[in-house]
Amino acid sequence: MKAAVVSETHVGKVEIKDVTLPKLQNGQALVDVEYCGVCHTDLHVIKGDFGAVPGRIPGHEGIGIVREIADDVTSLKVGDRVSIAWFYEGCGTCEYCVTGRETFCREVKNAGFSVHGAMAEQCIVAADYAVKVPEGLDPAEASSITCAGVTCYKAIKVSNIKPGQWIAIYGCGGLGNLAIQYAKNVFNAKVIAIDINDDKLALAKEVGADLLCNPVTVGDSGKWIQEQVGGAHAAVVTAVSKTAFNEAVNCVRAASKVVAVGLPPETMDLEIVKTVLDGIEVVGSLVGTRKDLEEAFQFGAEGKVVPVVHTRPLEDINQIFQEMEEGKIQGRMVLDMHYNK
Ligand code: 8ID
Ligand code: ZN
Repeated sequence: MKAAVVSETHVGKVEIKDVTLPKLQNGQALVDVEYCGVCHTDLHVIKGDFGAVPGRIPGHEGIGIVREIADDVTSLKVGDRVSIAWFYEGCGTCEYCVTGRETFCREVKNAGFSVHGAMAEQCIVAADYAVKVPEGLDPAEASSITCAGVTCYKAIKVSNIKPGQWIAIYGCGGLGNLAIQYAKNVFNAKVIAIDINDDKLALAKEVGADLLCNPVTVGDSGKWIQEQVGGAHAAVVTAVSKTAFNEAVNCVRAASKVVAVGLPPETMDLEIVKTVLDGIEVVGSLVGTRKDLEEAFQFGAEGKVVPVVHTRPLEDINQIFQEMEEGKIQGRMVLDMHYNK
């Protein structure tokens, strides 16, 4: 089976290799991958930002069709269309797993990082953790919701934004374009889109942003947003830069939340006096639970959220990572495994 594999010799690169997957164990299913979106997290993984994983198959925006199930599996059947997500499996019994916070399980397995992911013709999933894709949702678009969509949907839930309020979305890339759509069309918020690239802001406008802000042009976006709307009621930061995190703290009103989603390997500055006097909450948000993904898919199936996707062959993967690094991608690049059939 053909797969992209994190290179053992070239840091930041993958190699296309022939890989044999192990036999299915209890609780597992084998999936024929149809599509896999390329998330900026995959770029962090192959660069070793979370620790080196040579030999790993990346990919956690996978969608595919169940080909085979282990004898004990009852939650899936052959032919089901399912997701292969970053939240691959939790222990199922710890305090996080049993209180609706399963993505924080300390024994968690993550597809494309601690276990093989979906940038391959086939992938093994933990059957009870693979979320079914609803009828009416295009599978290439579903791939983008499997990480980017659910992550933004969850982060906006965490932000506590209310209808009619202003939410600032920092970074309008693969995640950001979906954050804008969920914020607008599901949570009924007014959206300020912030990005350092004008082409990303043009896409933000197309998908519904009310106000556009390029810090390269206007200077500190925090100050600008305070001037324009009296401050945002919440911010979600998907940008891969500490500057954006710092500006987000300055852009919100008193007693508001800044939800950290992007994963630049750096530290942010947090002015203690402002944080205390303004009652600012800075909170991390990590992908979403199986239930969050089910809900995020459903909004896609209803057409409230339409991921912006472009399909490419698996062989383009290193090129796609380069385009991502250079900020050249609009929406999401999705590997289409049909090219190889
Ligand atoms: O669960 C999570 N927390 C989670 C899930 C999925 C992805 C976190 N992530 C992380 C990724 O690992 C990555 O660090 O979110 C970040 C964004 O992922 P992405 O949307 O897949 O990346 P992208 O498509 O490259 O978009 C990044 C955008 O940020 C803008 C870029 O122009 C681009 O549009 N940006 C940057 I880089 N610096 C900026 C700045 N200073 C900025 N926008 C505003 N201000
Ligand atoms: Zn991701």
